[in-house]
Amino acid sequence: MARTKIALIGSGMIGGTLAHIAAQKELGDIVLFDIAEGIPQGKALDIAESAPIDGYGSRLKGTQDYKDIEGADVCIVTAGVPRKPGMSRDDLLGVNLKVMKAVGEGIGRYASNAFVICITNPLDAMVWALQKFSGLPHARVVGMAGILDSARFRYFLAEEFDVSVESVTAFVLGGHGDTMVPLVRYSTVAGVPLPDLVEMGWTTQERLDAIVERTRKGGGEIVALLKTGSAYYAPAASAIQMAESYLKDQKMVLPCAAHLTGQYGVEDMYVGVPIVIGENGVERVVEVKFTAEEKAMFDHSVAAVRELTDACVKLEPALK
Ligand code: A3D
Repeated sequence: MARTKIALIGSGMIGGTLAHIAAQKELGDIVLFDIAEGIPQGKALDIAESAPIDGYGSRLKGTQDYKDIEGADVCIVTAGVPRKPGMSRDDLLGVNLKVMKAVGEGIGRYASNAFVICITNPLDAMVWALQKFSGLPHARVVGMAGILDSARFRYFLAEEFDVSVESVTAFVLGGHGDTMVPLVRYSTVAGVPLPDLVEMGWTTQERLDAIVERTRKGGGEIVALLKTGSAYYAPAASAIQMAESYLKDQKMVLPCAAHLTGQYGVEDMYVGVPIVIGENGVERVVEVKFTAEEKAMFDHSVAAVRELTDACVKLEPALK
């Protein structure tokens, strides 16, 4: 039986963390790819040298050659540049679009059967472009953002209520950016929706609004603290959850940037929605009913993503 192969395209802060988690979980053999010479090789060797201590059997390799990703079962893409303080995710568009072209072509040529998870920002536009450049089916190209945004929301709520993060569920939709839509009605503590918890006196509407706002700006909070880059531990953990659901056919319901073909009234765009990830990739899009206010927030978020995909087409007319 062939060994499972995971290709990490981009071996920076998130790529290295992905490799470490994937090795510790023995999800498969790992190929780290990067244009920066020595970085993927150094990280692969360093992680491999921790295997005798931690006791895992994953094999690791660093490379500058796309041929080494041949036959990968999963590709996770972090290639590109991250934000620095003062930058928005959208400021990265021009540079990272060129990177998506090279990466998409590499994956299309050597790993066309893979399940592809994109993390590079601005996420919703980059995953849309990556799918087109790679030529892979939409069901096998998804973006990671919603799991991270929901995890941040869950963490802040757990702190507020002084309960375990595991007892908190959260529902975040829309584009990955300041327009994202944390849906309080569908977010719960052990099944009790947040508006009920406000009524029960567990928190106030003002405090809940502040937590929603902090979630929207969660990425910026980390960038301001780190100063030299953006978050990487929680983003890596989020993408690993998606990879695991695919490789083990877990059929987890996870908020991800998925290609929409009319769901939520959106055509040919990648936007954050709950999806089922199983052995066929994206197996189902979960479509919930919105209130008028929620719909307005979602539409506003979709419009922001549409602006970015339009900007991609201006830079790369072939994407149309
Ligand atoms: P960083 O540590 O800079 O790693 C990026 C790596 O990509 C570097 O090692 C580069 O050498 C490499 N690279 C650049 N161009 C290419 C190329 N053409 N081919 C292969 N490799 C290349 O960044 P990071 O790991 O912190 O972040 C990676 C990306 O994820 C950035 O775009 C971030 O903005 C994004 N990000 C997204 C989220 C989401 O929730 C969606 C969260 C955090 C970061």
